[in-house]
Amino acid sequence: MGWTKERLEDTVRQQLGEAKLVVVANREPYIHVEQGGEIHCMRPASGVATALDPVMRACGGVWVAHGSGNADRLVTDDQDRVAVPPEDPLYTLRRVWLWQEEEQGYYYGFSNEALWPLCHMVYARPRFSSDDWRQYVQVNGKFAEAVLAEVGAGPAVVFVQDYHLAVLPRMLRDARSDLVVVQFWHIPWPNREVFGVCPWQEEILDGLLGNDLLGFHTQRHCNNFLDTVDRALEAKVDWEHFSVTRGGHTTRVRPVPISIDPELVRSYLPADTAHAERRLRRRLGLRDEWILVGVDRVDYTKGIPERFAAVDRLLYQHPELRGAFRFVQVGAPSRVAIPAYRRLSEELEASANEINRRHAQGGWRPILFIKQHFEPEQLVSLYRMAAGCVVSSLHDGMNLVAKEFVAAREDGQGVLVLSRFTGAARELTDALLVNPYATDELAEALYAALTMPGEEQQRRMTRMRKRIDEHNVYRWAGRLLTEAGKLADTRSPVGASL
Ligand code: GDG
Repeated sequence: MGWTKERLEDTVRQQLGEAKLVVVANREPYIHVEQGGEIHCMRPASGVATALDPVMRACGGVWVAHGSGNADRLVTDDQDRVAVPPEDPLYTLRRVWLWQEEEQGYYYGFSNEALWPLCHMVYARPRFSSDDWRQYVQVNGKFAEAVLAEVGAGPAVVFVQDYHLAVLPRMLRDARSDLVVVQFWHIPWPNREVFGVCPWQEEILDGLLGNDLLGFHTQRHCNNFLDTVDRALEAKVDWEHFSVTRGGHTTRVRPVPISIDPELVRSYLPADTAHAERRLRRRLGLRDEWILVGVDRVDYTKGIPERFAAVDRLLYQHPELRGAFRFVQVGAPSRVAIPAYRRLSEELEASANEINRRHAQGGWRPILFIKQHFEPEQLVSLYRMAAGCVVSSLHDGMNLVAKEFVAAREDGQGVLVLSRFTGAARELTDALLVNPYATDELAEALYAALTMPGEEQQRRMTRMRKRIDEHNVYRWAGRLLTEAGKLADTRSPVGASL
């Protein structure tokens, strides 16, 4: 039987029984911002938030996250809580407030200047600072306090997200040994030599081994993690059952590839797609050219410069394509307080301008680089009108844009060009798989995407759509929470103690 929202809801209710479900993530699923005297509610451009919001809508519970919007405090109650989604509340968002220096050290510093480049093998050097590390541990402690307050004295399953919260599980385990703690690591785990350069690798590994269950996107990431533990810590690594035992506590390690809710993506499609396409084309200043699209946070792991270089190469190799297509790149601003991100954004703008200058023809320019956050409805319309979508990450845990593009193509048309170095490439084998470092190969794939016959598009797209309908985000959450529920059965609460 396939996984649906309803099945997940039933499973969670059955498996978790009395236990409360608490999700902890750095990013909140809804951000309140004040603009021109009015409060707006925004959805962040984040893979984690995209994946978990539908799960929480189905299961209910509490989502603990950093309150990052400038109007966040204005809409929360005296317990720092707000019911979401705002238009139809289904679960509780509990906001954690951070001081500016905490956000700087924990989020920008250790999470995104140390762990992010450390785990993505893209030749970006991590920057390790003791001050950042101190803030990181302190902020993990703040999250622990909020989680324990939400849990109260009863049983609970705490579902921790990502690399911002690596030492939180150990804190929770020390405070409440009866809690079931599960974590999903949304980014790759590199090999042990790479991870070994982190001055606090032992503390991080020990923190993660506070989990009962630790999930990664792929088997390779699981293997790398076990291998890192094997070398760095005093612990028993069981390669047969994929688990680690340390200080009497066992952590299971599992590959559980994340996905999307294809129906939610389709629900953003307008009733009249042709009309919406015309409107969007007019808004973006597009004529009736073929569209190739890229949608990313502006991040150096996503291979956006490589994509632009391939467009440039394609136009030299096929000058007849001048005027025939446009490459539309949506670049949602991300982590702009970090110099490497600001530099990338400037570099992309300069590169798009230069390529546009080289190949300009009348009013036509090949690249439209839009440094802006789009609403989900606009993104889906863009996916729907494109001849192809290009995902050229240099390294990516999964990549949800690839899956969203496929889900949006109810018409069975459109070609996905996908980097081999994404988790998604393991599943979407009907995409045109490419090495983004090889400009000629990427340029050829763009050409193939623009010229692929309709029947072949249909064949490939149908298989990919089937895969994503079956392997959706409810299956991902269902597999992790079912295992968590079984563990919850064996525990009895010992009372709060932090
Ligand atoms: C991490 C891992 C893993 C982008 N621009 C806008 C926008 N987005 C949305 C996309 C998609 C999400 O953001 C990005 O997800 P990705 O998976 O591509 O990438 P990361 O943010 O790096 O996510 C990744 C993921 O976690 C889940 O485990 O797949 O490997 O790095 O949903 O559509 N959304 C809106 N406006 C934009 O302008 N509304």
